[in-house]
Amino acid sequence: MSRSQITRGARLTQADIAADRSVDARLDAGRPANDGIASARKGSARSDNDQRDDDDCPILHIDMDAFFASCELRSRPDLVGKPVIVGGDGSRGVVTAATYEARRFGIHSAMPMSRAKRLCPQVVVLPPNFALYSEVSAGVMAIFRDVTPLVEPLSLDEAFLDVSGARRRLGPPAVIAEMIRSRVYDEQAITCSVGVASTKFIAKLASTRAKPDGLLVVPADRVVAFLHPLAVGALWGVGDKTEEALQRLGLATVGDVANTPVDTLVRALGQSSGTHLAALAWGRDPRSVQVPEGEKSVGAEETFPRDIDDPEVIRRELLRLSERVAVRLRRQGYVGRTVVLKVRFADFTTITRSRTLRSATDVSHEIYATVRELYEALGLQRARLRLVGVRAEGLLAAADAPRQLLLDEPVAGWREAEQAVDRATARFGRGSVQPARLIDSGVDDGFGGAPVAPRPR
Ligand code: DCP
Ligand code: MG
Repeated sequence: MSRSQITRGARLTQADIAADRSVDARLDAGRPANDGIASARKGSARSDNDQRDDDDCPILHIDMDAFFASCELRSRPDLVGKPVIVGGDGSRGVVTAATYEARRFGIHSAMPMSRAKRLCPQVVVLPPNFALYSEVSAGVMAIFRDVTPLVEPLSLDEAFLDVSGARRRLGPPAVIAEMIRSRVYDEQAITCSVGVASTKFIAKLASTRAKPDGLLVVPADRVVAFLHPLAVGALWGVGDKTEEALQRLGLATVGDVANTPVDTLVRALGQSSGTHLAALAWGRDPRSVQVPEGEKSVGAEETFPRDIDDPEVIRRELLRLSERVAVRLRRQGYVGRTVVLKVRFADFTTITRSRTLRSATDVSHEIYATVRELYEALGLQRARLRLVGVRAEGLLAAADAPRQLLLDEPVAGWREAEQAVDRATARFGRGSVQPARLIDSGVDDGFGGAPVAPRPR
């Protein structure tokens, strides 16, 4: 049975998720939308079939609800539940954001403030505070990046995530979506809505449909039923002009567009728009989640409490950082193709050196061997260093990456050994198992001679 159903308000707790409690139990507690495609399933046990519902839905679109206004209400609990607007209050002011209570009066963003006040004389108008919104946005994006490095921010308050690599660690996409909703609420005290689907296009439509404070999963086999009743304006790239052209052809819904020969669409709209809309109307959207340049990496770096010139201490730090990067890659389900060394000298000059591996890795031993070679090749002698960093770039989901198959490849054994350490760490805590070289050697490492490990990661 397929599920495509909105839940609002109720969020799973971290404990529920840790216990792998079914998302369906809470879905049933939520308010299912009667949108004709919902097939609300009663009972909380997930059958094997249901477990597969969101398996083909690794794309999340997450958007904060009434973002600027919600940020303001954090420090104004007295206004929660009331019509509130953020925007300029002058004679030419416009509405920037409006709470859902204000929207019930017909108020929406970009509306002249004077009109908004006529629609709702008791509305509370607050001036914008952009520094606050940036800060909350950074906190929210950090939560996303904790789940997966594949985050594509679209604006301060929305992003696409590809959670394919996070499933083994965190569970099915719908559970991950609920976990994110809980964390955003617990840590940032605002609500968000999430669409879970197999493509960006459908995920974005789903989050909009789920608003406010909701979650909507659209399994791949429900895409057409979800999409076809929508007005053509739902198709990406359909502005006023295209909408007029489609109307002239008598096409009002996405389903109408889907059932029109592509040639007809191409004649009316041109080659590119015509084929684009034909594909979208069937839910076909090949775009992957695009991480902004320079962000698709997992890295760790350390600034020494005082500048260090002892190569032995630096090597030890590189080993520790390689470990940290590898653990994070494995936790997030990724492997990296390129290993980057970063070195900052006492005078703040910074250099990076990188090497691309034959096959992508999440093994600290391999990362360390590479970063060590890069470090030795610099021939620094006793140059004083302020910071060193290790980074893995060119990330791929570990499940999709070709594995080194030869058992006598040294890396094969290391990977299993390091996964065993991950399991021990999960049970006994960080630092319970670590390379012998990271246990205090009596070498002055610039940290006051204290044992180097364990330190908080
Ligand atoms: N924003 C803006 N100018 C606009 C629209 C929005 O400055 N014309 C700002 C205010 C919003 C924020 O961007 O709070 C996010 O925009 P959204 O479109 O996501 O709108 P909201 O988050 O306010 O509401 P929703 O719950 O519909 O996402
Ligand atoms: Mg928003």
